[in-house]
Amino acid sequence: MDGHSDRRTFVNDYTPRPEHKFSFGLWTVGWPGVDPFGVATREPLDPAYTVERLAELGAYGVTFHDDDLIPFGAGDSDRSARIASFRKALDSTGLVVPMATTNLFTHPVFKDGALTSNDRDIRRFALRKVLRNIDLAAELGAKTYVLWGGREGAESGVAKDVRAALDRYREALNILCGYVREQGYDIRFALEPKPNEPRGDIFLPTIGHAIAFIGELDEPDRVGLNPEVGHEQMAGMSVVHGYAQALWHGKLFHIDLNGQNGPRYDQDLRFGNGDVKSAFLLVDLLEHGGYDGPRHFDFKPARTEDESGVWSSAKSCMRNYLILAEKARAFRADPEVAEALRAARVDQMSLPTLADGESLADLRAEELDLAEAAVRGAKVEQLDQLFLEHLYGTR
Ligand code: GLT
Ligand code: MN
Ligand code: MN
Repeated sequence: MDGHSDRRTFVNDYTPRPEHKFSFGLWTVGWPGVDPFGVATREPLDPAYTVERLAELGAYGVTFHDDDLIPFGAGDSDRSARIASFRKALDSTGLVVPMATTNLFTHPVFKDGALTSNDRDIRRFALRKVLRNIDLAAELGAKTYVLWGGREGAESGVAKDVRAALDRYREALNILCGYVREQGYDIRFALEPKPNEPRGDIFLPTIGHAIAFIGELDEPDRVGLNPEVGHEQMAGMSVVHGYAQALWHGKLFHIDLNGQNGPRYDQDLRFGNGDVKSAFLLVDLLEHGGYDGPRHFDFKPARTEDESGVWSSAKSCMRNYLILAEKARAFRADPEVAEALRAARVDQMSLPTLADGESLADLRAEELDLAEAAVRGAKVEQLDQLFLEHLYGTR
């Protein structure tokens, strides 16, 4: 166990506490159950009430889209009253706002995109909407500003000039970074990849695409990622490899935890449901890999549930995280696992391939016993079985 993980205290009753840094979007527990085939099955939740309930459950933070807090088009006095009520709930509960974002997808004006709409007037409107909410995010103390470009994309391969759209996306990010710098806001941006839905194809569809895009920006250090578990899995990617690579690049600014069963529609299951092995390995990575940001859940409580089901599933997201964190700790502490890791040479990966001071001549002078190396087993199966047994609860 490294020093990082020791700073987090996990008790075995799996009770979430603010020091675990769990946060939820207003739009998650507040999802009324509208889907493309059916109307709402639950009443909308008041943001201040949501803050109180999340605090009772042991969360430390709440996140929001502008429109979650202030209905699109609300007048100034209505806007101020709604912000005041939210702020009052934050002050009385101690909940913080670690992240905020803009709704650039619900209103019909965004049907062909926002920052990359073909329509220049709409791109300009979208930028104004983001700028306005960044001011509010800064006022409320948010450190991360997420950009999920759900409508940035196309269905028709001929109706969108992809290279020009990426120019506009970059232009928008450069403008936003410049604004935050000039205002002196302590805010970084986090791009959230998704391969499709609602658009047929969305720009920056995976973690890899987004990292490459960030390298083309004027201020790449201000921009990182907010990868979502389910979105990588929709693209058929390993979410653990994706998060690990984002960490390796220093780009894991924020995360959206949830559950998904393979490549299909975006399920947004509660965290710990869906691909359970990935959930275990992801928690292991987050706890031991140097991620210190919020453990943010972006899930949708199932449409079948009433409000009590909403709160029980929110609680389960946190509880499942704590269960998996405990299992990951036990896995790492198991002497048989340590032995199996050595047998599989997992530790050798951390050794540079050339030793310090070794020359290429030294390397070339060495000979591998090919016959022996070709037949020696990798000893992965035994290690993998130990992993499964920790997950199954037999160890
Ligand atoms: C929307 C989407 C999420 C994004 C949110 C941020 S909104 O619910 O499905 O994945 O994280 O804009
Ligand atoms: Mn998300
Ligand atoms: Mn999703």
